Amino acid sequence: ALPVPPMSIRFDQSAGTLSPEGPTLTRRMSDLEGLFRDHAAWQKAVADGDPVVYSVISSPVPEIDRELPQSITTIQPGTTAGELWMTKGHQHPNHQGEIYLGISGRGGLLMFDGTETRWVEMTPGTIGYMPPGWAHRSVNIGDEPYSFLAVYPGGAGHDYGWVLEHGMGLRALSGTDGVEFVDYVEG
Ligand code: PAN
Ligand code: ZN
Repeated sequence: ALPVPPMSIRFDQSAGTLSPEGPTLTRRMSDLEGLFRDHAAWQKAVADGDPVVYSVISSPVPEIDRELPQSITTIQPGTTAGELWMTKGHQHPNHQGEIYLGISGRGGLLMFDGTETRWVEMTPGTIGYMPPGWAHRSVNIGDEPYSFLAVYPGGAGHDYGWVLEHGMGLRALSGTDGVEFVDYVEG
């Protein structure tokens, strides 16, 4: 990855693009294996068109030490057996902090340090702070796409196996009065 000069980066919300742009990523249901509590419902959703659950567009700032890469994640609204659509979730192996800024839609930021779980509701303008050592997952709790900006240390790294192994403490389900939380393991 090459260093980049000082610059401004433009987010075009209706086009869903950043310019200049870096890598983009699309996560379909099939990319979320082992994350939803209802495996059969997950399998059915994969067979049933394998919908896009979220996408991540990045600026060209490289993921290397001392840089501050940014990306915008957009999670589609939806549920799988009642569980709200979400990102895979990860831990930064080097335990570095991160901030999110809510851009549009309604979401939640689920954080887990291996013992305690915290939930921060995210609306446009909310800054969500993840201290070092807190694994994080984002959830769309509304009925429109939920988008947020992430800014993170370039050397932080992304450990997805940590969440597969330890879970996130709680799961966010769609309840009659909004979000309902259930124990991660028992669901
Ligand atoms: C975010 C996330 C992004 C996608 O940019 O990477 O929302 O979530 P997953 O990486 O869990 O699939 C971030 O937290 N970066 O560190
Ligand atoms: Zn992160």
